[in-house]
Amino acid sequence: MGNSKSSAVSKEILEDLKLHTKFSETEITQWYENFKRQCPSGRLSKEEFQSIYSKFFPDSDGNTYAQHVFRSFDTNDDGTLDFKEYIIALHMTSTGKTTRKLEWAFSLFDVDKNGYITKSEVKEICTAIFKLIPKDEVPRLPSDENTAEKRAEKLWKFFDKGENERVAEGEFIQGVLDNEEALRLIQYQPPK
Ligand SMILES: [Ca+2]
Ligand SMILES: [Ca+2]
Repeated sequence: MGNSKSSAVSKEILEDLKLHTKFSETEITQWYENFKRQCPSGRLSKEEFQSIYSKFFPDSDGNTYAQHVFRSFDTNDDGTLDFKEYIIALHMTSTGKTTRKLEWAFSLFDVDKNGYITKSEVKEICTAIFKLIPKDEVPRLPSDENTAEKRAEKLWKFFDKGENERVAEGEFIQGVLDNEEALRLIQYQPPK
Protein backbone atom coordinates (compact mmCIF):
# COMPACT_ATOMS: atom_id res chain seq x y z
CA MET A 1 0.00 0.00 0.00
CA GLY A 2 1.19 3.44 -0.89
CA ASN A 3 4.53 2.20 -2.19
CA SER A 4 5.83 3.51 -5.48
CA LYS A 5 5.11 0.31 -7.34
CA SER A 6 1.37 0.26 -6.69
CA SER A 7 0.94 3.93 -7.59
CA ALA A 8 2.64 3.70 -10.98
CA VAL A 9 0.60 3.28 -14.11
CA SER A 10 1.08 -0.19 -15.55
CA LYS A 11 3.30 -0.54 -18.59
CA GLU A 12 0.53 -2.19 -20.54
CA ILE A 13 -1.94 0.64 -19.93
CA LEU A 14 0.75 3.22 -20.63
CA GLU A 15 1.63 1.68 -24.01
CA ASP A 16 -2.02 1.35 -24.89
CA LEU A 17 -2.76 4.97 -24.04
CA LYS A 18 0.28 6.24 -25.93
CA LEU A 19 -0.98 4.36 -28.94
CA HIS A 20 -4.61 5.47 -28.73
CA THR A 21 -4.28 9.05 -27.58
CA LYS A 22 -1.89 11.84 -28.43
CA PHE A 23 -0.81 12.25 -24.83
CA SER A 24 2.83 11.85 -23.87
CA GLU A 25 4.15 9.44 -21.30
CA THR A 26 4.82 12.36 -18.93
CA GLU A 27 1.27 13.64 -19.23
CA ILE A 28 -0.25 10.20 -18.72
CA THR A 29 1.96 9.56 -15.70
CA GLN A 30 1.04 12.90 -14.13
CA TRP A 31 -2.66 12.36 -14.66
CA TYR A 32 -2.40 8.92 -13.24
CA GLU A 33 -0.90 10.36 -10.07
CA ASN A 34 -3.75 12.88 -9.87
CA PHE A 35 -6.31 10.19 -10.57
CA LYS A 36 -4.91 7.97 -7.82
CA ARG A 37 -4.93 10.87 -5.39
CA GLN A 38 -8.59 11.68 -6.10
CA CYS A 39 -9.52 8.08 -6.36
CA PRO A 40 -7.22 5.76 -4.37
CA SER A 41 -9.18 2.63 -5.32
CA GLY A 42 -8.30 3.25 -8.97
CA ARG A 43 -11.96 3.08 -9.92
CA LEU A 44 -14.34 5.99 -9.93
CA SER A 45 -17.93 5.17 -9.00
CA LYS A 46 -20.86 6.90 -10.63
CA GLU A 47 -21.54 8.82 -7.41
CA GLU A 48 -17.94 10.04 -7.18
CA PHE A 49 -17.99 11.04 -10.82
CA GLN A 50 -21.28 12.91 -10.35
CA SER A 51 -20.00 14.82 -7.38
CA ILE A 52 -16.83 15.88 -9.23
CA TYR A 53 -18.77 16.73 -12.37
CA SER A 54 -21.46 18.74 -10.62
CA LYS A 55 -18.86 21.13 -9.25
CA PHE A 56 -18.43 22.43 -12.79
CA PHE A 57 -22.07 23.52 -12.77
CA PRO A 58 -22.53 25.41 -9.52
CA ASP A 59 -25.52 27.41 -10.83
CA SER A 60 -27.45 24.57 -12.36
CA ASP A 61 -28.20 20.86 -12.06
CA GLY A 62 -25.42 18.78 -13.59
CA ASN A 63 -26.49 15.46 -12.07
CA THR A 64 -28.54 14.01 -14.91
CA TYR A 65 -26.01 15.05 -17.50
CA ALA A 66 -23.18 13.61 -15.39
CA GLN A 67 -24.98 10.25 -15.30
CA HIS A 68 -25.14 10.17 -19.08
CA VAL A 69 -21.52 11.23 -19.42
CA PHE A 70 -20.53 8.51 -16.99
CA ARG A 71 -22.46 5.92 -19.01
CA SER A 72 -20.74 7.03 -22.22
CA PHE A 73 -17.29 6.83 -20.58
CA ASP A 74 -17.91 3.44 -18.95
CA THR A 75 -17.14 1.54 -22.13
CA ASN A 76 -16.96 -1.91 -20.49
CA ASP A 77 -20.25 -1.34 -18.63
CA ASP A 78 -18.99 -2.39 -15.21
CA GLY A 79 -20.39 0.66 -13.40
CA THR A 80 -17.00 2.22 -12.62
CA LEU A 81 -14.47 4.29 -14.53
CA ASP A 82 -10.93 2.99 -14.49
CA PHE A 83 -7.94 5.10 -15.42
CA LYS A 84 -7.94 3.99 -19.04
CA GLU A 85 -11.60 4.86 -19.55
CA TYR A 86 -11.02 8.17 -17.80
CA ILE A 87 -8.05 9.13 -20.00
CA ILE A 88 -9.65 8.01 -23.24
CA ALA A 89 -12.72 10.04 -22.26
CA LEU A 90 -10.55 13.05 -21.57
CA HIS A 91 -8.91 12.56 -24.94
CA MET A 92 -12.22 12.37 -26.78
CA THR A 93 -13.94 15.25 -25.08
CA SER A 94 -11.20 17.81 -24.64
CA THR A 95 -8.37 17.41 -27.08
CA GLY A 96 -9.75 15.16 -29.80
CA LYS A 97 -10.52 16.22 -33.32
CA THR A 98 -14.09 17.22 -34.08
CA THR A 99 -14.95 13.79 -35.47
CA ARG A 100 -13.68 12.12 -32.29
CA LYS A 101 -15.77 14.45 -30.20
CA LEU A 102 -18.79 13.73 -32.35
CA GLU A 103 -18.26 10.00 -31.99
CA TRP A 104 -18.35 10.59 -28.28
CA ALA A 105 -21.44 12.81 -28.59
CA PHE A 106 -23.10 9.97 -30.48
CA SER A 107 -22.37 7.57 -27.63
CA LEU A 108 -23.76 10.14 -25.19
CA PHE A 109 -27.05 10.31 -27.11
CA ASP A 110 -27.22 6.55 -27.69
CA VAL A 111 -28.64 5.94 -24.24
CA ASP A 112 -29.34 2.21 -24.68
CA LYS A 113 -26.05 1.64 -26.55
CA ASN A 114 -27.70 -0.11 -29.49
CA GLY A 115 -25.84 1.85 -32.17
CA TYR A 116 -28.74 4.12 -33.14
CA ILE A 117 -30.27 7.29 -31.80
CA THR A 118 -34.04 7.61 -31.53
CA LYS A 119 -36.06 10.74 -31.02
CA SER A 120 -36.79 9.76 -27.43
CA GLU A 121 -33.05 9.47 -26.76
CA VAL A 122 -32.56 12.94 -28.24
CA LYS A 123 -35.28 14.20 -25.87
CA GLU A 124 -33.66 12.50 -22.91
CA ILE A 125 -30.22 14.04 -23.54
CA CYS A 126 -31.66 17.45 -24.43
CA THR A 127 -33.46 17.37 -21.08
CA ALA A 128 -30.16 16.66 -19.29
CA ILE A 129 -28.39 19.42 -21.25
CA PHE A 130 -31.21 21.84 -20.51
CA LYS A 131 -30.72 21.29 -16.79
CA LEU A 132 -27.15 22.57 -17.20
CA ILE A 133 -28.46 25.99 -18.22
CA PRO A 134 -28.64 28.30 -15.20
CA LYS A 135 -32.21 29.47 -14.49
CA ASP A 136 -31.38 33.13 -15.06
CA GLU A 137 -30.15 32.37 -18.58
CA VAL A 138 -33.34 30.65 -19.67
CA PRO A 139 -35.36 33.87 -20.29
CA ARG A 140 -32.68 34.99 -22.76
CA LEU A 141 -32.91 31.87 -24.92
CA PRO A 142 -34.53 32.06 -28.37
CA SER A 143 -38.24 31.14 -28.23
CA ASP A 144 -37.67 27.92 -30.17
CA GLU A 145 -35.01 26.77 -27.70
CA ASN A 146 -36.35 27.75 -24.32
CA THR A 147 -37.55 24.31 -23.25
CA ALA A 148 -35.87 20.91 -23.45
CA GLU A 149 -38.68 19.66 -25.73
CA LYS A 150 -38.23 22.54 -28.19
CA ARG A 151 -34.48 21.95 -28.33
CA ALA A 152 -35.01 18.26 -28.98
CA GLU A 153 -37.49 19.05 -31.79
CA LYS A 154 -35.09 21.53 -33.34
CA LEU A 155 -32.12 19.17 -33.14
CA TRP A 156 -34.08 16.20 -34.47
CA LYS A 157 -35.02 18.16 -37.63
CA PHE A 158 -31.37 18.41 -38.63
CA PHE A 159 -31.21 14.66 -39.07
CA ASP A 160 -34.05 14.65 -41.57
CA LYS A 161 -35.76 11.61 -40.07
CA GLY A 162 -39.35 10.65 -39.29
CA GLU A 163 -40.69 10.51 -35.75
CA ASN A 164 -40.07 6.77 -35.41
CA GLU A 165 -36.94 6.49 -37.49
CA ARG A 166 -33.47 6.22 -36.01
CA VAL A 167 -30.14 7.91 -36.71
CA ALA A 168 -26.96 5.89 -37.27
CA GLU A 169 -23.58 7.16 -36.11
CA GLY A 170 -22.45 8.34 -39.56
CA GLU A 171 -25.72 10.19 -40.09
CA PHE A 172 -25.46 11.82 -36.69
CA ILE A 173 -21.89 13.01 -37.30
CA GLN A 174 -22.71 14.28 -40.78
CA GLY A 175 -25.83 16.07 -39.56
CA VAL A 176 -23.86 17.88 -36.90
CA LEU A 177 -20.91 18.68 -39.18
CA ASP A 178 -23.30 20.15 -41.75
CA ASN A 179 -25.19 22.34 -39.28
CA GLU A 180 -23.58 24.65 -36.80
CA GLU A 181 -26.91 25.01 -35.05
CA ALA A 182 -26.95 21.26 -34.44
CA LEU A 183 -23.42 21.40 -33.06
CA ARG A 184 -24.55 24.09 -30.66
CA LEU A 185 -27.63 22.16 -29.55
CA ILE A 186 -25.81 18.95 -28.69
CA GLN A 187 -23.92 20.71 -25.91
CA TYR A 188 -24.19 23.50 -23.40
CA GLN A 189 -21.70 26.30 -23.70
CA PRO A 190 -21.94 29.08 -21.15
CA PRO A 191 -22.29 32.53 -22.76
CA LYS A 192 -18.99 34.40 -22.90
CA1 LIG B 1 -15.72 0.66 -16.62
CA1 LIG C 1 -30.10 3.86 -29.00
